[in-house]
Amino acid sequence: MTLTENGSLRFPEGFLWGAATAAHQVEGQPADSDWWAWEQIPGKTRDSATAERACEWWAGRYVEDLDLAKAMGHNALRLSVDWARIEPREGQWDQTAIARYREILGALRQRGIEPMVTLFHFVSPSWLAQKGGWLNESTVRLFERFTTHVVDALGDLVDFWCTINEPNVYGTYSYLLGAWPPERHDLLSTFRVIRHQLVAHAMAYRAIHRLQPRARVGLAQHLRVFDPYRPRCAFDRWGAWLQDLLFNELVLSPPVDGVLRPPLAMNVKVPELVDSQDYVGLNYYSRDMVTFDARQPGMLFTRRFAKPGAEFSMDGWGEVYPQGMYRLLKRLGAYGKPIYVTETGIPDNDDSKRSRFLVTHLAAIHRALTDGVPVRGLYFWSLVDNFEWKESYTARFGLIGLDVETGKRTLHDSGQLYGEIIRGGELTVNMLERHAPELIGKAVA
Ligand code: IFM
Repeated sequence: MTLTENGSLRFPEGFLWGAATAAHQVEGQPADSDWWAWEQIPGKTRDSATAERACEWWAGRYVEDLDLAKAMGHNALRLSVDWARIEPREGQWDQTAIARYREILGALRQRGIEPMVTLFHFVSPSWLAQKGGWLNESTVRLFERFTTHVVDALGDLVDFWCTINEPNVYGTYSYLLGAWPPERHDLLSTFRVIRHQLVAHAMAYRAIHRLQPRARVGLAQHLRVFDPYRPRCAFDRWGAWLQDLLFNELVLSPPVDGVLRPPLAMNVKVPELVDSQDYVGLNYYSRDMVTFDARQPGMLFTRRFAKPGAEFSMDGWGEVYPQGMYRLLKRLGAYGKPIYVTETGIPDNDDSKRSRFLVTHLAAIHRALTDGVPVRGLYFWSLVDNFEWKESYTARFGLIGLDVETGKRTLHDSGQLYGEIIRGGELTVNMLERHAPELIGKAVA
């Protein structure tokens, strides 16, 4: 790892420092969507809690979070717009919702914070869900039309877009594991949904560039590291390769060469998909060990689990593995595009592990930069504790703590630290000593 003369890790001028959020997770007063309908059913989310209030951004409390973001020195925020608000019924556009998003985007601009806007982050309008949602091929055109509408309405405030968040996670949780609406358990449907999202991304990419030739457009890819549990066992190595292929590579290669390979389709080339990203977005959280398991035909004879004895985040949330950030950034570097870490973060309800997570993952990003990987920014997940889907408010990811009863915000120690890093543009030796002494003078991986 390259150090400055005094041993600190400096980041390049112009690096984007920020956090990420998503509409349904922070806004409150939800619109008529598949998620909102599903949360009403008792027992679906942890404590049966809903996103009714969330962080009350829709009621105006985004101001408090943006002020704290500015105080930390953020110059970037990734946020999303909610399709269900903007198009509450098919073909009908809500100007009040657009006006509210314009206020939020204006407030960001006033604070010198550049928005990256995600167009789909897990939540569909109810009317769309009733038509089959992402299983239905016509959703591709409907998403393209929605995108066009949003870019027309917000394009003077935004030219940095993320079409779709984590197609592989959405497909897996909603259509394979049945953990999220519409609770399906069907491998074929999973691949169909992911295929439609990738094609929708491509159509949206082209639509945005027609309206804004200079826009920067990409998607946020959730990638995990898969390592063989027994590296010398050929079956475990095969299992890790297969998991990587079906989770990571499945979504990574189509926006590059435009080809939908099996199991997405029979090597169909979609012209709009070819070279359809101006940057690569990486959402990185953790790694899984993979072993061969003859008793799991439904899981293609593989089993995934967190490495026993590793450093962990909260119970059940997996390994903390900063080397994975470095390894994935190196892999993405091969695409020759700017890279943004569109999410990374840790569920950590008392903020006792987040500072170390931040330092070790930034050191991994720095190491990739030193190797010449063009990482241009970091959007830490998340700015403020928010509605964590099925886990509701029981898994807190915020740099800013949220009291869900009162809505009171408190900047965590990790948020203070992020502010110090941003203002100085570097990880100092003192920060490394305090939070990751094992890294002093060493490479991260
Ligand atoms: O909260 C989610 C986010 O919506 C998508 N990426 C992972 C985060 C943490 O689980």
